Amino acid sequence: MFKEQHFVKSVYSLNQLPQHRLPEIVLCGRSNVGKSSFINSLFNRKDLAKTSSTPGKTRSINYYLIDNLFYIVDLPGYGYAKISIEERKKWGTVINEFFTKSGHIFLAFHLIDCRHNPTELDIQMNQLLKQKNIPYIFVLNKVDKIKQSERKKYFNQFKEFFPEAILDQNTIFYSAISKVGKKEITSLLYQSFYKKSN
Ligand SMILES: Nc1nc2c(ncn2[C@@H]2O[C@H](COP(=O)(O)OP(=O)(O)O)[C@@H](O)[C@H]2O)c(=O)[nH]1
Ligand SMILES: [Mg+2]
Repeated sequence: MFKEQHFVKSVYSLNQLPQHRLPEIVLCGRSNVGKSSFINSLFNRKDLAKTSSTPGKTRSINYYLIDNLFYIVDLPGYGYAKISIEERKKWGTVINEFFTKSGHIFLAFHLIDCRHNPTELDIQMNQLLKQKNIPYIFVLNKVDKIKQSERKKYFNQFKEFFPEAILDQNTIFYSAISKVGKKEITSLLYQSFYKKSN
């Protein structure tokens, strides 16, 4: 169903946001959680978004245009140990300003590795989404790394941190490798942007 996707631009400061305003699907999560892989797997593209085994590389906000209907916005990841305090502060400022100024955010996907407890920074990220009134969906990814029979256990652990989490509503297991969750996310995007009511 997705036909055309292309990388639009990397934004380093908020006066560089694209002129052409469209609804934005924002991806947030730790660096190395799998945001680039999420994009590539969702759109069946090998390297629409660059993946990296060296974490902490993406410092820019990357815009991808999907079928001229909406943007996927890949936010810089957080939690990478080897960056300076200065850079960390700058990250916070940029993300905060982005959420305040974009005005076009439709939904955020907050990616969290399903095997690990959310970190303090994940919790802060979620607080920021709530504070800015941004609708969000938790994407518990890398689910190919756990057995299907273990999903419930991991979900229950996750729910202790975010009691509002409801499986298959605001929380979706995902794998860029086995494609678990891809159908659900595709269908959500389809309902939101492709289905024209007349
Ligand atoms: N097993 C598994 N590995 C993944 C998955 N998604 C990403 N990865 C791996 O996690 C690492 C970081 O992925 P990347 O997409 O670059 O993360 P980003 O920094 O959030 O953009 C890479 O080595 C990916 O191959 C997944 O669903 N399953
Ligand atoms: Mg990336």
